[in-house]
Amino acid sequence: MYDEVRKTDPEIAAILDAELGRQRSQLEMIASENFTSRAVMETMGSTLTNKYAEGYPKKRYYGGCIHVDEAEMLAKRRAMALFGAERANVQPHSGSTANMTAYLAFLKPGDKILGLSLSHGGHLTHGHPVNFSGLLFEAKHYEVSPETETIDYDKLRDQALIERPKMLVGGASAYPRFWDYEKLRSIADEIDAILLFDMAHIAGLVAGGVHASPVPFCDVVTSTTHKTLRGPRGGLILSTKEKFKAINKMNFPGVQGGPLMHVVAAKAVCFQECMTDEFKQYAKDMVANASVLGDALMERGFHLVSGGTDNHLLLVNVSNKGLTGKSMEELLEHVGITCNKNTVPFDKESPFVTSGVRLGTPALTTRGMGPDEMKKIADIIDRAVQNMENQDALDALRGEAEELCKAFPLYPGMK
Ligand code: DSN
Repeated sequence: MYDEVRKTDPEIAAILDAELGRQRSQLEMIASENFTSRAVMETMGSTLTNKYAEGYPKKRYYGGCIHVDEAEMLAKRRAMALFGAERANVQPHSGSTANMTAYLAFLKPGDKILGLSLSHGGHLTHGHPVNFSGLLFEAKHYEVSPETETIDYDKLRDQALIERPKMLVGGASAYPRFWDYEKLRSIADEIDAILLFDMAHIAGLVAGGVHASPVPFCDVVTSTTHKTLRGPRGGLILSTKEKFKAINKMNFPGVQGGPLMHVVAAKAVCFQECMTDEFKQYAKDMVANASVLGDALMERGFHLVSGGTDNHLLLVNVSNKGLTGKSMEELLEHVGITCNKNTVPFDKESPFVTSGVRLGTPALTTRGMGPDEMKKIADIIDRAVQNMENQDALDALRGEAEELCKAFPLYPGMK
């Protein structure tokens, strides 16, 4: 691996080696990260990176697109089959450009959108004031209930009837519970709004059949392809036949220029992987692992936002342990666990400090870890908190995390 880079650019080669070493030796618990297959990685490192292909299959603005056309058509067909969608656009470079495309296809700058607040588990691109979505549109936000820390759909309906947004946006980056698509649809219908669901976090759970699909209920579904879906870093838009023309036109030439054809082809590889029984089992295991981890942490006195999880992630409010999200993230990094600090609903700390951490199981499950390992990890987390001032104890815990990693080798053939 990296033979050519090693010859031509030893500085970058050293960084690539170091990153592989880091990924191998740490427990990766960032809920939005995963480890792609070697097939996905090879496709991303292919000659398709050389090709300009502005436009769509058979309607390009460049010659020589015969093979990339085939790759894109395959990716589209597979995406539609995997999610039972009428149409798919596989060109978005990211979840962010997928959402930008979906908004601009149906809204004008200044129009109103209503999405889940980032500080209550939403996404940056769902109308946060510092993001294009909040800068271009009049963004309003719904929140979770202070009692249940889950979405109160009656309250959301009341808010939607007052605000009357042109687009209702569902989906989250730190919400551990199921979504009620039927309720979202009926609210959108009542106010004649377009319903967009961003399934970036749960796309792999939907593909694997362990979570219901938003596709039959929504006008547009956006996603990334690199989280629970375990594909290349990129975006995806699914829609009804009726909405598709506007989406295509907005993604190119509206939002993007030339698509990244090496990534489009790698998305095709990913979608095929997602159709296998192995992937269906993987999706089940991600959820089962999160549930076991959550129970084990609650037994040790950790507060899980909403009292548990239905998906691949947990949001842990660590304020009762005398920690902030920031200090917890640093503490866990010290013992070989990578995660991210995260605001919890009604957080009193700033977004840079926060009161919580988000823990996810996609990457660990890809390594093959199961319920026993989740219990061990909960124990490492608990002992880290109890021994936060004891350097020797923390070093020993890091050793335990490394042993776990060694028992579940990552990319074993990769040198
Ligand atoms: N930044 C992403 C995450 O970590 O969840 C949101 O798409």
